[in-house]
Amino acid sequence: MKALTMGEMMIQLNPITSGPLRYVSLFEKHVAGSEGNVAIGLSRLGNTVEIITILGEDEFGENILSVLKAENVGTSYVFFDKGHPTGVYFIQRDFPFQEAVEVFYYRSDSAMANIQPDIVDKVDLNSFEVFHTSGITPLLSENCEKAVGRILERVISRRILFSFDTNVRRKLIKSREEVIKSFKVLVENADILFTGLGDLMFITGRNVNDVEDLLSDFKKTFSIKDSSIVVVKMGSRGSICWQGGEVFHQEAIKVKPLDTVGAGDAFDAAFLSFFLEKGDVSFALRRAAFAGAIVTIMRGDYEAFPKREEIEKGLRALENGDLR
Ligand code: KDG
Repeated sequence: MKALTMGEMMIQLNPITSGPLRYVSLFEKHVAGSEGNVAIGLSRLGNTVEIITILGEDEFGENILSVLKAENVGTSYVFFDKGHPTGVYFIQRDFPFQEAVEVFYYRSDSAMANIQPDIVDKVDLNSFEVFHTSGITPLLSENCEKAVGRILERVISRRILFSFDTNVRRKLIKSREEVIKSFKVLVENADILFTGLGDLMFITGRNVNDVEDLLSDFKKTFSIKDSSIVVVKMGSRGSICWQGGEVFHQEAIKVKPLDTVGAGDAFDAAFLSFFLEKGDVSFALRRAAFAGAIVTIMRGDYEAFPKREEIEKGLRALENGDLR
């Protein structure tokens, strides 16, 4: 499969101790960013992938470029901006309550936020089968929203499969209304729509746990195409997928997570790759659940993303308790 993703890649400063960042002194440096994580996951599973992103012409931009190259992600549409920096963010854990995960972004004037929307016209869409982005990208800036809209028009007119993850990031948004307005064209044109319980609650403005109920309200806000596949990720409660009239359930794979940031992206990459390869939702959901779980055992978003053989080996071991 040949896939294209679009989004901001950043440097992540990941603390090796818990607690308020004002007292944390040791961090690991990682490369991260949702659509970059998806691109790396797709590449690890043997797909051909390119990413559209803008990096600052700085040390961190160089760092991200070398990771993309090492991970076999095409860099033809990785552009550099002299005047704006590569985005950076910090993670904070276990404060102000145990298991809390909070992010602090330093990205508001980043190279990606300052994208020139017509730069996406340089992308030759011939031969791409899938385009993936998430709700993070249009909410980075007006320019990002325009750039996503601009490439989406071409993706739709060429009937390239469009995969969208709602990925609501509260620190990037002012209001629920802003999110709904910005997501409309994306959700309504998605062929594969990924979302999560938290995102459904935020978008519908309802604090209930019943996924069917939330989804039916979500569908009052957005008209989802009948042909779309909708996947709801629910963390330790597993995931549910609707395809046509059919519903598929997948239990979560149990792990002892160290760093859950990036798990949703690993899930998306594995689901897309296996679903587009086999056309079998249950098969893809199981592997997505596995990749999403196992990637949390290390700090960083993509490092522990498994290769195909590792997924199969892991799933076999879960079935018969044997890793030899
Ligand atoms: O999905 C993981 C991402 O959220 C993380 O890497 C940072 O892209 C990021 C974002 O915008 O929050």
